[in-house]
Amino acid sequence: MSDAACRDKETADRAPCMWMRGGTSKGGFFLKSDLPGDRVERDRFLLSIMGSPDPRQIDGMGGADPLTSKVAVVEESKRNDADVQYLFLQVMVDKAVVTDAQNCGNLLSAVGPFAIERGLVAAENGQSRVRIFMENTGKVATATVSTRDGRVDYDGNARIDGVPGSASPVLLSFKDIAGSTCGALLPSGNAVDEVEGTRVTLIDNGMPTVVLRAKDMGISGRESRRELEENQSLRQRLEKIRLGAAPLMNLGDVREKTIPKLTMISPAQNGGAISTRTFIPHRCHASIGVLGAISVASACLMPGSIAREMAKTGDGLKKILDIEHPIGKTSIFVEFDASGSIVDTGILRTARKLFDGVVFAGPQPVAKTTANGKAGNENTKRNNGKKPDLGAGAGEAGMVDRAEGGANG
Ligand code: NQM
Repeated sequence: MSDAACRDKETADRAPCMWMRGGTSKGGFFLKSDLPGDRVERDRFLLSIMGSPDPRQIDGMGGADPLTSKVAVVEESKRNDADVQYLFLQVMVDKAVVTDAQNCGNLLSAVGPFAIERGLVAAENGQSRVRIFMENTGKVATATVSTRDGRVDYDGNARIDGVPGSASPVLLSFKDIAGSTCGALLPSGNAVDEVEGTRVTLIDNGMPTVVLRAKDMGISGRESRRELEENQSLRQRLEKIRLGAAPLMNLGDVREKTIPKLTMISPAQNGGAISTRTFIPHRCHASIGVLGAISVASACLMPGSIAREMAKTGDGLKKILDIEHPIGKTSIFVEFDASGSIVDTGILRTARKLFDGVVFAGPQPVAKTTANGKAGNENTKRNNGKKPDLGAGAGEAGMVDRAEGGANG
């Protein structure tokens, strides 16, 4: 990268950036050192390059969908158990909000390739393992990336539903991710709770998720993303349940956060373990998130949960659960020890480098940042757990009625 391409540190008007698809999402990948160190400045810059707040994100790189309005901030790790650190930031589409309150397993699929592209990790011949400390949750994932002649090899035969064509596989493996945001796999201590008169399972195996029965929500569970997004009474009811579930999940005030997710389940239609429709939380996911699918798979295996009654999971200590979604299925590998605890979970994804260059900021909105309050989370540490002072009017631009959700997650 030439000097001319480097960001003007004073005004943060540009930064070296790689645009990448990770799984079924895509977004901007930055080295941490290429972004403003001040969080408010950083978030203003990210909102601007995405074109937020605007439902069409017409003046930026975002794709007018929460799944394409994402950012990964990556740096070398000083930890013994990790090679790199990954901070995921969700840039809301039609609100001036950047949040680190959730993790993203889809964008994670491209962190290994990006780390190799930027020289943070050396490529082995054949396959390279990249250990990634996920700052949003304080947990480590391992990505196995195809590499050849010292470079990432993107071409291959692996296919994932929701992405046309094939690419080389990126294997993601997670150990010990239970309770990564909520503090416990079952944060309420129960396999079933009642929230707003609806039976739910509240679970966090990598992603805080409210599992509900589709039929209890007045739907079949076979509807398209569009049909579900047009169902205003469903969306209002889901939002009420989300706000009611959050305190039971130790998540505090979630009005400006994109967690918990809400997954409505119904019996599998195509030979899988279960069928799902997920709100993330205000838009319906085109498929399902990686960590979201792992959390739903865990609910399917949890004795007493509402998913256990409905799921087809088979026997044995190693299982592959196909989680069906609107455009296919996501296969989750789960391994148990003899005591019945989950010791390993994995998923196959693919990733692709789309663009490498310099991204430019335009007019910069006032950013409202929401932090997740996790121990080890940089933002929280820097602010000592207090809400950042963002000044009068912060985040007012593009505010929408949450029950109607607009184009945000
Ligand atoms: O659950 C969307 C995605 C995600 C998150 C969302 C994800 C995950 O598909 O790990 O990948 O739930 O907001 O990118």
